[in-house]
Amino acid sequence: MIAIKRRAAELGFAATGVARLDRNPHAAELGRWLADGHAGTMSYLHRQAEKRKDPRLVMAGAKTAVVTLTNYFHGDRTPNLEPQVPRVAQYAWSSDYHDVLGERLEQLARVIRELVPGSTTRCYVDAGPVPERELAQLAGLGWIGKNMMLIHPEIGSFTFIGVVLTDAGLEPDPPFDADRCGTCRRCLDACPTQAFVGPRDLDARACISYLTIEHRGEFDETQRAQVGDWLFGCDVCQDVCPWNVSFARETLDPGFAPQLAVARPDVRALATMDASDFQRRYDRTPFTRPGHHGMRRNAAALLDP
Ligand code: B12
Ligand code: SF4
Ligand code: SF4
Repeated sequence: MIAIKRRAAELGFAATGVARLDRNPHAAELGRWLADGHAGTMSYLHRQAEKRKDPRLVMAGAKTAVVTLTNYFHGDRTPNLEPQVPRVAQYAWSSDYHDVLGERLEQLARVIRELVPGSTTRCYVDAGPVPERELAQLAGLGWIGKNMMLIHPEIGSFTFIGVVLTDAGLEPDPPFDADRCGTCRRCLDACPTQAFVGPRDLDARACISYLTIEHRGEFDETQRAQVGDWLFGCDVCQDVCPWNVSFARETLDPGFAPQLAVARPDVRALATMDASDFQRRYDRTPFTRPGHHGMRRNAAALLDP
């Protein structure tokens, strides 16, 4: 385990832990969240539910998850004082994290296969039926805050979670059982659209991140007003969290160096850009998720609220 964690640190992961795979202890919460309709049109979450409820079903013979955190914080917590500058969530300020972290996780997986000859591995970051926050908590990397983010006590929550599933029986870390939110509820109160129905219960349909990234089709009048000055994603429920205010530190990772084209995009150009221009400028960036149509819609909502 020490060899795996040492290699993970060399690869740029801020923290690494190991969880034994078992049935998700919060499978019932996931079931209720889906039944309440809180996933909106993210139908893939319904399709993947059984695997998220029991991550052993994701990969035949899988016994353990090596879970990593990567800091993407860029140090800018100031409110948007210039109305012409659209706000983009910090996780999207650089190259597509699926690519950068996918390669690093593959290198980590190779170490596991070398240490346990004959073992197999499979890597996941964001795109897959893996309950990543749940596994991170079980791997001892932090607790799940009232804003549903995995919060590491020394890093905060501006982190990506990356997972290597393996059939190697690695020694697990103790889970992070404490809930360090206490009586705080700043995230719930600060959410601009009151998207939290309660602690750890987010109705994604009202979340700006969902509306600007996952929602397909046009915005209705309510949704147009809800997105406010956010062009892509939203950071409010993380910006206000005292654990980020105290512990989030700017990343120096060259793989996540901010790129102006995504961190401070020209919203007028975006609103009128054709598909090939969009492809040329934003290929291999997080903007490809909503795509040309979605980003044009988001830009139009900012220009004509
Ligand atoms: C769907 C999704 C979204 C949706 C829905 C968000 C949501 N809250 O579920 C939308 C589009 C809104 C979204 C937004 C964002 N997302 Co998102 N998203 C996902 C995705 C693909 C699945 C999450 C999911 O299954 N949600 C359903 C809920 C019910 O499940 P859950 O989040 O796993 O929550 C579990 C716990 O809450 C647990 N539980 C319930 N009660 C309790 C109580 C206790 C004590 C414990 C321990 C556990 C527990 O039960 C749940 C089910 O297992 C994951 C990647 C993945 N494969 O897991 C990324 C992921 C969660 N997103 C991520 C990020 C960065 C974001 C944004 C910050 C992006 C942005 N800036 O705009 C926002 C944050 C919004 C928020 N406050 O949650 C990161 C989070 C990293 C971290 N440190 O936590 C992830 C892990 C992607 C990654 N690989 O890095 N996201
Ligand atoms: S990301 Fe923004 S809109 Fe979504 S829950 Fe957090 S504060 Fe609310
Ligand atoms: S703002 Fe407060 S309640 Fe919300 S996640 Fe952070 S510590 Fe927990």
